[in-house]
Parts: sequence; structure tokens; C-alpha cells
Amino acid sequence: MSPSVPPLVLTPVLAYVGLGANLGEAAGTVRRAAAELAAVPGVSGLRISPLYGTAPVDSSGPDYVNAVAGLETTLPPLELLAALQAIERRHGRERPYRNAPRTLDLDLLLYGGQAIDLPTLTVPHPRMHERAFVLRPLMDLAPGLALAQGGLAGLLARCADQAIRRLGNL
Ligand code: PH2
Ligand code: MG
Ligand code: MG
Repeated sequence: MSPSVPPLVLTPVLAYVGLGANLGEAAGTVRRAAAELAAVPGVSGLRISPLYGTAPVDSSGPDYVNAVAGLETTLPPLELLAALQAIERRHGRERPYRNAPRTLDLDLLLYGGQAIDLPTLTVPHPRMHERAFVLRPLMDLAPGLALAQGGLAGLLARCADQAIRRLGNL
């Protein structure tokens, strides 16, 4: 008899993804991107925050539409990143220069409690703690969450100069 191989069961990781768009039909793009992300093999239980209209931060062009998605995933971080970039490309994302206006930006914000420091991926996202367009929708999904820099409400209070308004539920 051959030795039995135990079934490989991967424990899903709770990850958060930031969605942003400020070119084209931004709200529709964010909605479609969330649906595409929910359908990625290895992703389940996606929850999406309300959509927010936000003034560009260190960026230019029209106001952004932003949201945050929480999901369970069995994909390793770089595979999840590759899936996000594939969705960005499908929506015509171009990268002419840093922080250029974009049809779609999908940022891996948090991957469980892991700290990742690779040439192509830094998690937690290095600027998320100072951006209302991330903190506000993240608070809708995970009000009790704390980052290394502090709780979401306290961090958000420090971003009072960043214009943000709720557009409605997805
Ligand atoms: N993304 C950036 C830079 N600035 N500003 C807003 N309001 N929303 C964004 O998603 C955003 C930004 C870089 O990815
Ligand atoms: Mg970004
Ligand atoms: Mg990005």
C-alpha cells in the first residue's frame, strides 16, 4: 500500500485591496473591477465598501472614485498582486508617470497580518495610514482594525484636510 498523502488544505488569508479610478466612467469601472476580483480563482467572500468621491492626493486630474474590498484568499501575495494587475490592464491601465491619473488602480493594502518587503510589493501599503481615501472605506469594512500607526478613526482624524464624500453603496 502506498503511504497516504494528507489533503492539502490552505487556510485563507484575509486581505484588503484599495480600488481607485479617476479617468473614464470611474464608478462603473470600480464596480466592474470588484466583480472581477470576486471571480478570481482563490478569492472568496469579497465584501466591498461604499464608493467615495475623493480629491486627488499627490496626483492630478478629476476627482477619484475610491473603495476598499475585503476578501479571503488562498493565493500567495505575489499571485494576488498579479491578479490585481491583470484586472488593471483589462481596464486599460497605463503608467506614463508616478501617480498619473488612471482608469483603474488596485492596491494590495493588507495581507493578513503579514509584513512584506519585496522589490515589487510592500505590505502594509506604505502610505495607507495617511490617506482618507483608504482609511474611510476600510473603516466601513473593519471598524475595529488597527494599523501599526494606530486605530483607523484616529488616523482618519489626521486627514481632515483631504476632501472625501460618500457616493453611495455599490
Ligand atoms: N491614488 C494615488 C495617488 N492619489 N488620490 C485619490 N484621491 N485617490 C487615489 O486612489 C489616489 C490618489 C496613487 O495610487
Ligand atoms: Mg494607489
Ligand atoms: Mg497601484
